[in-house]
Amino acid sequence: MTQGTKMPADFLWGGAVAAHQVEGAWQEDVKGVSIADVMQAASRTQPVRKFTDTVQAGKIYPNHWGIDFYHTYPEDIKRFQELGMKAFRTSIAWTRIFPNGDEKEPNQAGLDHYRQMFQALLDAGIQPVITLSHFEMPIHLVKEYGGWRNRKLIDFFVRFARVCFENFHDQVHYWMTFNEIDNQSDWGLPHHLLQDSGLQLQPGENAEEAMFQAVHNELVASAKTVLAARKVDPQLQIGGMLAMVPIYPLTAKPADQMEAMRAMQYRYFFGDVHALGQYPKWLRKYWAQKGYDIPVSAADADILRRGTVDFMGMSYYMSFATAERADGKLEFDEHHDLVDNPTLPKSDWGWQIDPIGVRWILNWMEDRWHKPIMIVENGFGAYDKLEDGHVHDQYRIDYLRAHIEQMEKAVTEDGVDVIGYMMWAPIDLISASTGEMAKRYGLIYVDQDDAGQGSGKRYLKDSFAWYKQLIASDGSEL
Ligand code: P53
Repeated sequence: MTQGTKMPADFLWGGAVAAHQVEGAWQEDVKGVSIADVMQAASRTQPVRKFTDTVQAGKIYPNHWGIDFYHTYPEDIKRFQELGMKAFRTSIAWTRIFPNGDEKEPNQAGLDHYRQMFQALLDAGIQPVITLSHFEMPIHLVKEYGGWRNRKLIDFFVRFARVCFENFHDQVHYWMTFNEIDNQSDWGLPHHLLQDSGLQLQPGENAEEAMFQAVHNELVASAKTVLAARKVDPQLQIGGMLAMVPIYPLTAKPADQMEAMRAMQYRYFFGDVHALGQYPKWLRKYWAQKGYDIPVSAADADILRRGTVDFMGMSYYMSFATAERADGKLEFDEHHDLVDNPTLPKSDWGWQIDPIGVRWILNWMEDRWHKPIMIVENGFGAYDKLEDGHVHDQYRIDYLRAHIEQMEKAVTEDGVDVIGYMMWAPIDLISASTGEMAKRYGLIYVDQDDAGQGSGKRYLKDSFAWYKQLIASDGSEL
């Protein structure tokens, strides 16, 4: 055991999932079809999930079953309670509340489901922390409206958000608008545009311009959501949510430093708008230089300025590195021109493991955005082996321990205002990027394979006991 720091008693230790990765029941209680429902399974070696317009016979759509949490939540929440979790982050599936996304009235059955689930959490002493949009927008909004490039989505989303606030403000205090909105800065990987914004590009269309147009609408929707929450209940806390991935310069060469700085600016302008209420100057220049048409009206600018978030939610899994481009340009046409950082080990899925990076990025966020920070994802996807009812996942304990240790240093030594840590994930679930079950994150093992076969039975891994002790000691027994 390692000596950690005693964190404040009200620190939100917990775990996180997303609706589409656990619930299953994809057609129950009048639920509509979401993007996640038409994404096929991929694999570690063929990582990009195929998106199909409709469900094709004989293909695997793992989000149709998830881990059946829609039905198993009462027993799973009992396990979360045994773990001592103080907060559970999940999302509300938009398609359970507005099946197509453009209805005027919500689906009562969906509202009832979440009310009961939140009550079960509260009865177990666990606070729900809710994301409104986590890679699961209604497919109808993609097909009929072209996704977030269409301004009509602003009103649809804000209506959905307002209905959620009105129905659950007495149960849910912390909310986030868009999960990992910054993933789409990697627009060279088209599935990010689809998962985040419902964008399907036309042949010849400029992906980067489409991304900026869609993102502007989402940022306006996010700011309007903040304003709507304040009207419903001024106590509510609304956050943005970004995947925080430090992008280091590969060397001390000034051109590498410049490239890395711009890569950080490019990936994190979303947070500048959320927290500071305006677009950075370099980006306005960049749009002008590229001739992009991003219609930021005076009214939009005013909404962005007034609708800044109360806190920043974030995920942290890995860091990247970058080096000067061969053409010397500060542009990002393929995955930020990322390069391997030779100093770091990788997970089996190629994610570079960097515990100090979490302390580094927490300091960076504090310096730049001056908001309380909630870590709502951090975890280790790995192959697990179930043997005689046990999973000895020391590698997961090692990963979590090293990252939590650095997070605690950021709080106690550097003074960063971190209000919670929710590991991904308390229970095994469907991977977002590959759709696999084999890429396991849980403290609780679910007996189910990539094709959805298995008993579905739950087993506590070694990491469960370790995390339980960590929470019970307020973070001091690492
Ligand atoms: P999976 C990319 C980079 C960092 C985090 O990821 C990411 C992604 C997109 O997949 O996603 C977040 O399951 C996301 C979760 C996801 C989790 O990280 O691909 O918010 O939905 O499951 C882990 O291994």
